[in-house]
Amino acid sequence: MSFFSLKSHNGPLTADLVQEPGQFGLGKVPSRLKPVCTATSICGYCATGCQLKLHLDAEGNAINLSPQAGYPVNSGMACPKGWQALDPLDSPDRATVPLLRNHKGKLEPTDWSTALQTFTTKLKSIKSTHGKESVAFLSTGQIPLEEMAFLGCLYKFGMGFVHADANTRQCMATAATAYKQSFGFDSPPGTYADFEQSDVIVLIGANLCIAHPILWQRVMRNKRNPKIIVIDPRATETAQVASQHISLRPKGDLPLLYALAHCILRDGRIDSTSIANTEGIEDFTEFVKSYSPSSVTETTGIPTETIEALALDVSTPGKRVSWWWTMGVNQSHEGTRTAQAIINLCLITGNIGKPGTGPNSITGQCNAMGSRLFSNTTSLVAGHDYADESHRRKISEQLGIPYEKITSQPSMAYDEILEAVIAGKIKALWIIATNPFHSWIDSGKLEKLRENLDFLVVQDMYHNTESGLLADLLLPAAGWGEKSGCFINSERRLGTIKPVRRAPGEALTDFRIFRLIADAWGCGDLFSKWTDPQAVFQLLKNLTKDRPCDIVGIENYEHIDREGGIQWPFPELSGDHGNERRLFEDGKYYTSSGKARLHFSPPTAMPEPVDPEYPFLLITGRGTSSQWHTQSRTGKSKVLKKLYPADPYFEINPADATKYGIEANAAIEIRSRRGKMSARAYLAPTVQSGQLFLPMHYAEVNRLTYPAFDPHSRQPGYKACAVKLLK
Ligand SMILES: Nc1nc2c(c(=O)[nH]1)N[C@H]1C(S)=C(S)[C@@H](COP(=O)(O)OP(=O)(O)OC[C@H]3O[C@@H](n4cnc5c(=O)[nH]c(N)nc54)[C@H](O)[C@@H]3O)O[C@H]1N2
Ligand SMILES: Nc1nc2c(c(=O)[nH]1)N[C@H]1C(S)=C(S)[C@@H](COP(=O)(O)OP(=O)(O)OC[C@H]3O[C@@H](n4cnc5c(=O)[nH]c(N)nc54)[C@H](O)[C@@H]3O)O[C@H]1N2
Ligand code: SF4
Ligand SMILES: [Mo]
Repeated sequence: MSFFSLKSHNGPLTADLVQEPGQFGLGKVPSRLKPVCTATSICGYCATGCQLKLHLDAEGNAINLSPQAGYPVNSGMACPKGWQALDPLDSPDRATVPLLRNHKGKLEPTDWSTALQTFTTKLKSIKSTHGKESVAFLSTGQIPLEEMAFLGCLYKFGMGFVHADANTRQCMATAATAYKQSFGFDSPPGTYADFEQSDVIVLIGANLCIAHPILWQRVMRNKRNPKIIVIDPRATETAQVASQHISLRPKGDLPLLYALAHCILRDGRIDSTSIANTEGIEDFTEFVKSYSPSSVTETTGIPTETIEALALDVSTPGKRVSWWWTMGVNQSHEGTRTAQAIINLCLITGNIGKPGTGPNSITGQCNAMGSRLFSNTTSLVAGHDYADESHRRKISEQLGIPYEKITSQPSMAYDEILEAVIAGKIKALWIIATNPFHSWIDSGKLEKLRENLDFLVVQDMYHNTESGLLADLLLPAAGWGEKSGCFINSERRLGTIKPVRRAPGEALTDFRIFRLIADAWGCGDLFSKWTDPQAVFQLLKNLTKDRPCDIVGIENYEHIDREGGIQWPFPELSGDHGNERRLFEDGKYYTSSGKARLHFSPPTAMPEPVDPEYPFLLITGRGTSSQWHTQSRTGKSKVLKKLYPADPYFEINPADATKYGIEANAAIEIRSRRGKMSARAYLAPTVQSGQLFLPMHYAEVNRLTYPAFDPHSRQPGYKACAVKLLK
């Protein structure tokens, strides 16, 4: 029997030995603790933020793990990825030394000192020849917030560059923009307990059973016999176990949501107290008058009776209604207005700031929410605005960085950065913890982009990702399990991660890499206090003072662990918050007037509709609960790999398959106007006729996708483009 079975993982949270060293090397574990030594970490995959318990050997090495009982998020549960979270660390594909492209065009091992020297010499020379706008970084929502803040501050205030964005643009820029415009701050209001306290749960463009399985478990714990409504073109795993599936036409969401508002305002099923806390109700009421249910049946594919009944379900007085959305909403050419149409419904029916309610976006990556607040990309670090002089002065004073270094120049968005590379304006890219040569929309275009780049740096755990293989310089990074810091989950809960393994070879934590770059660049003095993640956490926490995300009341990592995670806000004099908190209980928003704003505009046409030549609408998304994005991590797990098809497959309605003479499992070419790929046919009535579904986890998928962007958030619309099939 192994030692960890001696200790039940059902014990109380505080009984754990939570170790928190600055670096790896938990040190010698005291011998009396040897048999039962554990540490806790938030899972490094999705934004649910489950806590895992790592079982350590006497040297402090994690040899196994189990989900943490008693943690308020996951209560002892984990999905397959969480259970297998240690596997990817042991892969032979790990990047163990820096790699530099030689004069023959081959990547070859080098030492850190050459790597750092090449990095600084190249970027400094590009900067001096082409200016501070000629370099950009693309980062992530998957490293701790201390690392993100270090990168963002070093790059902008230390190295003096301007343009930087993250893969969070692909993911939740829409939700962030929608909240910011509607509430005055990027502030998802809900808490996971709302899943358990709702009478009506509407999941729109969200496939919880696959993408957030532990959140689905939270839905299952609801004792109020809730009505669960799924709005999705596909009969997903989630839709099939819901009370009702509204199988709408792709991108029918905005007209549908306006029709619901039409019915609710027409019938006066409103909450006047909540409406008194909003601005724009007269204009909104006038606007939705032209969206009667019958006027939208064509675009939504939903009969009028269904729309009327849904309007009743989401506006019944005394019933708590919560709305939850993910990529089916965010990844759309009109995502921001769609998210705001959900927010508007909650505001007019009073489903906000109370148990079991809320317009709640579910985020994707483990630290997407930390990226939103701290990455110093689209907003100034710790929830500030670049445009606000008082914010820039505050950051300058508190970080001890000269005011003139705190740029007010906004960054280009992800798509604009890539266009600038193609146009020859951006000459160097630094890619950190993301894999855009697989994940970016219309990815075929990136080949041309690569040709135009003078210098491509990729900083990753593995040397052979699609992006890593194209790098001029590859910096080997430690991953989750090999470092410390904080993540923030979808319900604004901070949790900590711990180093429980030593990174292989010469791989270093991203934190340490940024530290070395700061010194090599010659701006290390500006960051003399940025010595380790915990020290940076203290700096960052103090920066949040008086912002909506104020977390000044958090003492340190140990405090976060003791509380079972802490949701923001947590200001100094806040007293006892309990362990679950939601925003806007007082009906006050973060806008200058204190009121929420109702935003709306007419729906627009789908950017690339089907036509006789390209007759199928392609939807892309998550395939299984065992696959993560570009598979650089989950593809390293023997166990996970057994749980999904190795080769690309697409889902097609059986009637369409018959019509086109396609048999199950046949290899078929799928073509769009931009690219092609081969995939096996999976006959599934869950897909509507005229539509196809392809999981995003196969690199070829984004060769097909159409580069449409939401005008407000600049998030790509991955979920709709026209394709044809060739046998
Ligand atoms: N197993 C696994 N889990 C993950 C991830 C992973 O890679 N693998 N990634 C994480 C990340 S970063 C994210 S962002 C989340 C994503 O989580 P989800 O957004 O839940 O996942 P998706 O499959 O991308 O999209 C959700 C649904 O949107 C639907 N959809 C497509 N078009 C429309 C439309 O026009 N309207 C509506 N209403 N629905 C539409 C799709 O059919 C799909 O079922 O998952 C996170 N969790
Ligand atoms: N067609 C289509 N495309 C999509 C989507 C879709 O629904 N459809 N969804 C989009 C969404 S929502 C998202 S979030 C993106 C995700 O797209 P990506 O961010 O490109 O996908 P990942 O595979 O998560 O890439 C993360 C990379 O970081 C590396 N890594 C992991 N941990 C660390 C670390 O600690 N340090 C460093 N330096 N590296 C690390 C991994 O090895 C991996 O190469 O994909 C988007 N692309
Ligand atoms: S649901 Fe998300 S956070 Fe929880 S174990 Fe799975 S991947 Fe990790
Ligand atoms: Mo995402």
